[in-house]
Amino acid sequence: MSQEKEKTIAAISTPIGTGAIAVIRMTGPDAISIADRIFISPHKKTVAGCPGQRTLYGWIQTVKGERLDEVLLLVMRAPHTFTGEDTVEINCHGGMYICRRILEALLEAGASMAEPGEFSKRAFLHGRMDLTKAEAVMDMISAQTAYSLKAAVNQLSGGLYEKIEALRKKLLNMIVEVEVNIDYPEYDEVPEITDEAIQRGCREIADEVETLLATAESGRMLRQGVKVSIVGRPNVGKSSLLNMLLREQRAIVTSVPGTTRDTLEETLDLGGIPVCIMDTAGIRDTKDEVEKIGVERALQSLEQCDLALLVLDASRELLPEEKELFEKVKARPYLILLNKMDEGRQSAEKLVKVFPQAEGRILEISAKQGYGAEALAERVKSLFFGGEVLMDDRPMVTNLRQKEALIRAKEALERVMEQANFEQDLLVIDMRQACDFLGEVCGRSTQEEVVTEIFSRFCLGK
Ligand SMILES: Nc1nc2c(ncn2[C@@H]2O[C@H](COP(=O)(O)OP(=O)(O)OP(=O)(O)O)[C@@H](O)[C@H]2O)c(=O)[nH]1
Ligand SMILES: [Mg+2]
Repeated sequence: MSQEKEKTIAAISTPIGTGAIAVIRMTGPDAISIADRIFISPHKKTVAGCPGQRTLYGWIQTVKGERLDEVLLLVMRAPHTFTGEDTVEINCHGGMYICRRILEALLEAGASMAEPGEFSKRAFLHGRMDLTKAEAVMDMISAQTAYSLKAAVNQLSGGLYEKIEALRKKLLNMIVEVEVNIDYPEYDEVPEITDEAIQRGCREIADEVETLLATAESGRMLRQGVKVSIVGRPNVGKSSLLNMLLREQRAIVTSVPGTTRDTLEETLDLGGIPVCIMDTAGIRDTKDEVEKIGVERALQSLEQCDLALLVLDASRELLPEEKELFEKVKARPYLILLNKMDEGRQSAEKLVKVFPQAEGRILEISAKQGYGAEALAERVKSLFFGGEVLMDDRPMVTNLRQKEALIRAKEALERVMEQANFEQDLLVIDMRQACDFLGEVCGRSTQEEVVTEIFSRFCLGK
């Protein structure tokens, strides 16, 4: 950290709008003295005179002495605070105007405006939390559904952090052993690590990294939503399905084939899983210029989705075009929804004879009668999240930054394994890199640690 004294920062922490109370947060080395410049207590108490963690009652006034609001002040002393610095939280009345005036008073008394995310950044810089946890805080705030929140809470409680730290420590120990043998061959009490042991160790770590990487897709979907595309021939009930899932008449539904001409995107909570769902134009050959573009967009949406829902109409026979469309759909993860079962002449049983590969992927629904949404939610859960996986507390990779660092770590470990016959001083270069990339996931750097560890473990160069 720089030698320069850190600024004391302040921000309104509650959302914009009117509420019963609002919280203005200030953190930094001068938080206590700045608070004392604008806080007055009827009992003549000062913030500076407040030991440890306390709540004070009183008034906020401007530096010039204009009273603004009656407040509760939460005084929290470093280092046991979110940011690791002295922190003062002002609980004031929840009007936007009051909040702004109090914030202005704080700035006038010496605080600076906080940048977005700066409180969490400080918590990270002061070692109060690692990067995965800082990201988890952001994810919790933006979580839209039960499972998104669960994944974020999991991460905040340190599942991913602990897993990666354990792998990193294991690798670090191997590096230390290799380096000691290279740098101090005369120290006989240090056991030599064999090439096989290095290979085996790296293989084990690479396998665990692979397991973590396998969770990245689920993690991304829980954060950003599963991209679902509803496709099918015109008039099969795609828009009705969208409306059923949203529980509102969002899309226009008519008995005219070709009603939907543009793609329509909505987000929804499907049994706890966040879903970005797209209703599309019915796919058919058409001379209508507008509809043609709609069909192209439908095909595009199919190519980009995490899950395709192919809707078929159970009230009529299957069309040859629908068999063609199935060929496109099955290139993606997919489900077949046999709609209009209330007028059904078809059944899943019959359909599976036409599409034997789709066994276990056909659901009977009726969008009109609102039947089938729960079964669909269950199927999505088991398709993408292994059903029960979400129930335990297994660590999950939730964003691209974490994923990329892990991929790099794995590549470095693979390089170690490919170089089985090389000198150990060459292997250690890639081992160090793998270690750095693992550290990057949690925002740690490794260089110094290796040195410290060497000297502390073997008491070399006393
Ligand atoms: N009986 C019955 N009719 C349905 C069902 N779902 C949709 N329909 C009817 O089928 C017709 C077409 O429904 P839409 O939802 O507009 O179909 P679509 O696939 O979006 O059609 P396009 O936008 O033209 O591609 C409407 O008259 C709906 O009322 C169902 O489950 N049962
Ligand atoms: Mg439609």
